[in-house]
Amino acid sequence: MSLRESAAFDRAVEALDNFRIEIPSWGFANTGTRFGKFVQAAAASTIEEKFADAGEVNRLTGATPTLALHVLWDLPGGGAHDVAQVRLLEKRFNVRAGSINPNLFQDQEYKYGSLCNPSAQVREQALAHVIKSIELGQQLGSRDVSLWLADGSNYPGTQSIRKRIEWLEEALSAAHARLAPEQRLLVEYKPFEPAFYHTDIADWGMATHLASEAGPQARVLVDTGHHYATQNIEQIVAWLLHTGMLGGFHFNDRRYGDDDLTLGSIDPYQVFRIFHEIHSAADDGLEMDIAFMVDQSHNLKGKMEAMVQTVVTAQEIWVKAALVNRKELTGKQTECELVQAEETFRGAFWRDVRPMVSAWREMRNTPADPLAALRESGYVERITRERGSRQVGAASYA
Ligand code: LRH
Ligand code: MN
Repeated sequence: MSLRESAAFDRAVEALDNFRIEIPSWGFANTGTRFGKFVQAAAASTIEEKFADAGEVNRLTGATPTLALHVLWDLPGGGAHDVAQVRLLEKRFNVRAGSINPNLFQDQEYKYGSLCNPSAQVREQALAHVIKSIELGQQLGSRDVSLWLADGSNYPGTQSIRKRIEWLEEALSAAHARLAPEQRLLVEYKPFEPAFYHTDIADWGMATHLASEAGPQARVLVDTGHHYATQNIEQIVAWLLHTGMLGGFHFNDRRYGDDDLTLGSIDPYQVFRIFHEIHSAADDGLEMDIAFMVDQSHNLKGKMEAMVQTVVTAQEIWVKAALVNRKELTGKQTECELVQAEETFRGAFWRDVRPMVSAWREMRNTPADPLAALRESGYVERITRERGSRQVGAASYA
């Protein structure tokens, strides 16, 4: 029986046909760490270049039809001009505007917080930006407004944690009231950085409370890099699936903190365990509406290669998890046959699904090996020539 005749292949095709992952505009731009930024000549710095790069990733992988936008980085004017330009770019590069990400962490006024700032005037300014982001989403026809706050403090006793919760609840309810019926507000949590004593939305419990208090169109966003190293992320995902509060993911990988490394580069089994929770919830008929998104900063790897590698890895791990024999697994779990259950579960992870995934790519008229196709296309060499002369050196940390 050839590979394409197998039942496993049918499951792989179904899984891949339904797998879409959103990529971040900032993944194509020159980003760095607080210790510096290594400039890449091929990096994108205009919204046009970010859509062009996203279009190329979508052409190569067949799985990235939307591009996440960060308001002040991608739509600085925030007006009709930006919206009209994005509309044109969507047509030209066959990629639509995806989630809208407000920027509430770079303005000087946000030193002591944005929606949680003790100054009512600063809180109003921050809420106005969130509402502006919601309106941009409506004008662009994109569904999700994805909210991450850097808000917190660095020293005990310097802020009232409970007062800040009240201000957050007020602001998120006010923002929720401005959503169009089809829009969602995704609340992203993060335990620390840039705040190093307390962060106002630090974990899934806080985000779940705030989202459910805000209203029925609010959900929780799980950034895989926003967990302590010892936390069981797939258990958090299981709880959010069980409670119907899971809205989406920001996928990346990390060895220590919020390292924003490429998905599956450090712990591919972690992504497998998360994807398993989603496949098994789907099997059990759970209502799900999950936005898969990448949130990475490519400081050393070539940005196009890193993005294509990330999507390919996500597709392969999604298929591995889809191929877990969950009927057999459920039996082993019920009988507490631990080793056999683990072998059934982990066995799917060991499986080399790349031949199946390549066969699916050819069936869908996309390159069998996207990374090789990127190299052969000369795309990176071309954008390096076009953009290279413009790239300026990086500013130093101090
Ligand atoms: C914060 C975060 C957030 C984005 C930013 C680029 O760490 O994960 O999702 O706004 O990265
Ligand atoms: Mn994120």
